[in-house]
Amino acid sequence: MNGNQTLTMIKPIAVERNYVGPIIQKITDAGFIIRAMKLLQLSKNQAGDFYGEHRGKYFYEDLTTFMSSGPIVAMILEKENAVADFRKLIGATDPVEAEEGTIRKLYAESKSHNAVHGSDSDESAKRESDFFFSAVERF
Ligand code: RTP
Ligand code: MG
Repeated sequence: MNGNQTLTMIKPIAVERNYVGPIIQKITDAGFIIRAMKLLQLSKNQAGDFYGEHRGKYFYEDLTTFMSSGPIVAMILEKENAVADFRKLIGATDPVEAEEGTIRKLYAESKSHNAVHGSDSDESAKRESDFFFSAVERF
């Protein structure tokens, strides 16, 4: 991890609706390079560990149920200023508040079903990338 990477998940609702293609197109059009990618389904416990910072919050149960409800696409993305630029590309957590043209504005259903995840810091990006990918699964 060099500080220029971030971790994203295309969340179950967006995979189910066949938005994987258009979302990846938006991501690569914005200049991100895909360094790792896989389709998988998290268990509820794994979703809970991934979102461990939110344990105890009122939305934690719904979040971990949703995130383990179907397959997701996890990716490591690389670009200068990756964490901040990717969060800008996806838009606000709640699509109602997201800017026009952002991935969440285009593809999210609601605040809880908001299409994509983006790491919130370089430290989170490293932790989350190691959560999904071994050394031989990334380049
Ligand atoms: P994410 O981690 O998934 O990229 O989303 P985020 O940084 O924009 O938001 P975060 O605060 O980390 O919350 C994680 C996910 O929990 C759900 N949430 N619901 N009902 C609520 O008030 C609420 N707050 C958060 C969202 O689905 C959010 O993506
Ligand atoms: Mg977050």
